[in-house]
Amino acid sequence: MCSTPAHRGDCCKRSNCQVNVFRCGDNPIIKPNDIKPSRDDFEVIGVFNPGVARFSKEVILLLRVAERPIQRDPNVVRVAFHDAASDAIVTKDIAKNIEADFSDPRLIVTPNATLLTSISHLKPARSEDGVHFRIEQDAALAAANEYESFGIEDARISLIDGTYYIDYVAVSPYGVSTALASTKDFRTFERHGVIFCPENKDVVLFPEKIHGRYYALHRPVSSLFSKHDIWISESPDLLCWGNHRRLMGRRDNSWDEAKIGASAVPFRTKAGWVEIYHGADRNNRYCLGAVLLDADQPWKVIARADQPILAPETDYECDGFFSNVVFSCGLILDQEKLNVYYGVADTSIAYAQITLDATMASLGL
Ligand code: MAN
Repeated sequence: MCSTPAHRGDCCKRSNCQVNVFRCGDNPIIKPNDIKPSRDDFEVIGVFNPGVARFSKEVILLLRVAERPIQRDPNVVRVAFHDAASDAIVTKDIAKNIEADFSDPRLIVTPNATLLTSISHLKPARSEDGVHFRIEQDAALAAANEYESFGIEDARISLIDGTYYIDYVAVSPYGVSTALASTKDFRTFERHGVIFCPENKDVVLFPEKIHGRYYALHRPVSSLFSKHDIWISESPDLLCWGNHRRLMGRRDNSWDEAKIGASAVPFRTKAGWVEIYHGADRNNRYCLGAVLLDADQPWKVIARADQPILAPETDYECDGFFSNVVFSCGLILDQEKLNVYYGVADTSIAYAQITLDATMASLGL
């Protein structure tokens, strides 16, 4: 990790704009060119938003790899999706002259349907030093059923009682839902199905039971009332979730005025649970900030930072497939430092260290 002396000097440098954020000098540490496409007729357009775990002496990332068919015809957009009937990835051409909205690079919105311009899967990468990663060729998890036909995205990994639980976003014409898988070795993976139905994403599982119950943060959407709030729920078995309670919402005229969602798995401190969440403003600028939840009653917010702890500032954060985005799905707390792995501009992966002191200071503690 960057906290080891070998890397402290040459790897991490103080950010220009924010005290106590040390961006890795090798950033972005993983780029689309580092990934071999899964097919000769596909290209990798993004590798970002990785799930993060410590496994034995390694740091493991579950990379979100976004691919699309190589575009050969200027008159069409070729998209790819998983066909459950044939259990295969198939492609389809969308004529550019149809009545459709192509303004969001992530989407094609036609009068009849919404399609994604890329399809994502999850691929493991391993590292001893937390900076240099070996990327495996085979996917850990890829689209496999009707709930995942537009791909799977944004894994969060929680180690609970010796098992790594991986929740991830499953996208299909039915909507955006969240599914669960588990592993003990990051070689074989067991699927447990959809745990939060559409529209619901940004699910993080607390890494331990509280008073005998599992807890999760999640982000249901109310399109009628334009709500993207974070909720907290509990479960006896990680599969059936209930006692849903609204935890917190967006804040007007703030960095998190438009949307919020949980990002990293919460970690316990003496003051309570610290959750690093993401927020977007009206310009779709994504930042990361901190919120402190009560240790025993995590549905109670104790403190919430006014300012983000990480915001898009560098070229690689400000320019890319979807610009001005820092988006994390995981971090490792080590020696009072948050080692944050995060997607930049929906294109690559960067790594930064933020001290726990600075994080708590952002919460007024
Ligand atoms: C979505 C997320 C991420 C993505 C951001 C920015 O809300 O789910 O997948 O990084 O938007 O595009």
